[in-house]
Amino acid sequence: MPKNESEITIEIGNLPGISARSDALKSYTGEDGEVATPVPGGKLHRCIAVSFCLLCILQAALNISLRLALSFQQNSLTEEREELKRQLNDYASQQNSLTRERDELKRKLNDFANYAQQGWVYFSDSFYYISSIKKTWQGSRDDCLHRGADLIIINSKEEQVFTRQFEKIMWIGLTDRETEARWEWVDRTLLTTSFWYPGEPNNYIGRNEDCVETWYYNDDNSWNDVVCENQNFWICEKKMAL
Ligand SMILES: [Ca+2]
Ligand SMILES: [Ca+2]
Ligand SMILES: [Ca+2]
Repeated sequence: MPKNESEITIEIGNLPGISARSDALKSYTGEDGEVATPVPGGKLHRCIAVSFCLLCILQAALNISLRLALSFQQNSLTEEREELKRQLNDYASQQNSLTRERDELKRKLNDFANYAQQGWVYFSDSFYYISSIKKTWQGSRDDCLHRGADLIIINSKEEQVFTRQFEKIMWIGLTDRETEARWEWVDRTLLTTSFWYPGEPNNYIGRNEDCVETWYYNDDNSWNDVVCENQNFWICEKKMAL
């Protein structure tokens, strides 16, 4: 006798194999038909979610670390570049200074060669020219100026001794033409250290003696005031420190 549908369903459910599947389905489906989260699958999802979050945090930390490292490296490179720039500027400045110094030494060497060739004598930071002809004091001074120099200014005992070695009566750059008895060098400085021969200056026998010569060159104090229109040799001085 045929059974009704419900009876058949029960029988199928009771079949071996189908029963196990039915048990499994029961775990997913409740009494009222709502779907419930299976316990092992939920754990898996939570693990994946947590891992994903950790990965995100790790990624963010990695990004920050890389950015910091790059920033540090960039700062370091900037500092290094500035230091190199500074060193380069120093080097360029030093080279310019050396070039200027070299040019100045070349110029001095040329000057020394030229003055020496023209018969000038070097002594204690100056070149001296001793004339071989005679002129008035002003004519002598004009000649020195024309040579880029002036009549000698005797600044020291050593320079005074130096002038005596030529054993010549020469004009020197000392005069009181502007104001009597106010002795001035050609650079307008007043006379301080003097080497007058005893009794000089004297405007001898009432003459207007306003210019100075080395009349007594055999004596340590060789100066004599004399009339400026006299004819004498002369000595020019050109300052030229090494
Ligand atoms: Ca001098
Ligand atoms: Ca005088
Ligand atoms: Ca005199």
